[in-house]
Amino acid sequence: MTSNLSIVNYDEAKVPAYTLPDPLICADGASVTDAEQWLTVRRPEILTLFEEHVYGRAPARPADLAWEVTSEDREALAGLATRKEVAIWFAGREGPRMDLLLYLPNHTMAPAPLFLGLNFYGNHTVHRDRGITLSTQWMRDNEAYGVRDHRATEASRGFGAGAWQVARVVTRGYGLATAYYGDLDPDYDDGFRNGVHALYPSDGGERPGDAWGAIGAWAWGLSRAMDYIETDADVDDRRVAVMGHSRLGKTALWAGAQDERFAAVLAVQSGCGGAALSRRRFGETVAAINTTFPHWFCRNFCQYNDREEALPVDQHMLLTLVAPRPLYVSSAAGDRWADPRGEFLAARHAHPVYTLLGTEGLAADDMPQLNQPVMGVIGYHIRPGEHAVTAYDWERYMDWADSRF
Ligand code: GTR
Repeated sequence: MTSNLSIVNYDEAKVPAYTLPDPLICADGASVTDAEQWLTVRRPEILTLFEEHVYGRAPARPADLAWEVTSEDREALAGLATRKEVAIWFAGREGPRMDLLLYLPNHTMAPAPLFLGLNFYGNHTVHRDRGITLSTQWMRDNEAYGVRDHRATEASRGFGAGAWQVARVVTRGYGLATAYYGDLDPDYDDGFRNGVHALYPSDGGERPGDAWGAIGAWAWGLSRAMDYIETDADVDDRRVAVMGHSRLGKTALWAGAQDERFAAVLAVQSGCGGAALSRRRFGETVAAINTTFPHWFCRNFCQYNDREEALPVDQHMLLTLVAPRPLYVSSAAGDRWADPRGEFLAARHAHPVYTLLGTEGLAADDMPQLNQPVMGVIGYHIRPGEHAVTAYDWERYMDWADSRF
């Protein structure tokens, strides 16, 4: 089978005819007719399929997980917020460490609901706040962010602020927690030798085809952040929404699918391997993503390069693993690479599981117009513009969270 990666389809008329696997038909052919059967039979089956064929299996919480609050300022952002930094170690203080940054609103008395998501360029990029410790980890090059030589610099402080809207989030009564994804696994193909993968070497030789990739490691890190959050009295751990953009949107979905402590999941332009249906082959395809990013998924996923129809799952089934918890999928019209229509359709095809579980699901049969958010248990919007998280997006996520939490 050859793949011509240079040919990208952006023509709706050229989307191949496809049949999606039915999330409500069990492996033995039985139809799922009630919540009990979903929870005890079908949901575990689907979760296992994603572990085996897409993201790989992740280890459980390490026995020696440890953390320490390394800084706390109750008067951050001119008194608007409490800022905390928490070091989380996975295997003793010599091993890999994730630095979690939290901003919590000061004007609300009760433990705050929280958005939790990984960031691309270090915690210091989410706000200009000089109290945020500059990361010393390996960084992706990005001239726009002032990142050269894989090192974070003062010049990059606050460069990603538009995508995080910290002051707006705390003003609206939410907390925000974030960590740099490279603390968990630097985003390049090194044969899984660095990051948290190194803590779990495969016994004797070759890595199994279902060993976890980078997305698996990043998602695992979000669960470890949740392990800490459950102990923080300033956060309401029953109202934690896991969110992420792009590859970190794929990550948020996989984290929310596996870890039911996340009360809600938001996937922003998560595209191929995220919310978008693989069988549409619109924009980024399975072959394209596995070729450019061979370290993101498990090796078994490569079997489906140009063979999407052979996948035992499609991405609507990932969304069903969030059910009946609130789920928000969001697209940008200019981000055709992520296949906005495929993202909407996955939400649409997850809807029957939501209704089986007694919720309204997605309150739209057809894709809404630009800037016409659908605010159900499954939320969805598409806005004009490019691949980014914007102030408009955040306001919609918070409008939605206001009604869901
Ligand atoms: C692209 C990749 C997408 C998306 C994006 C991102 O290069 O093809 O799947 O994840 O990166 O993470 O920004």
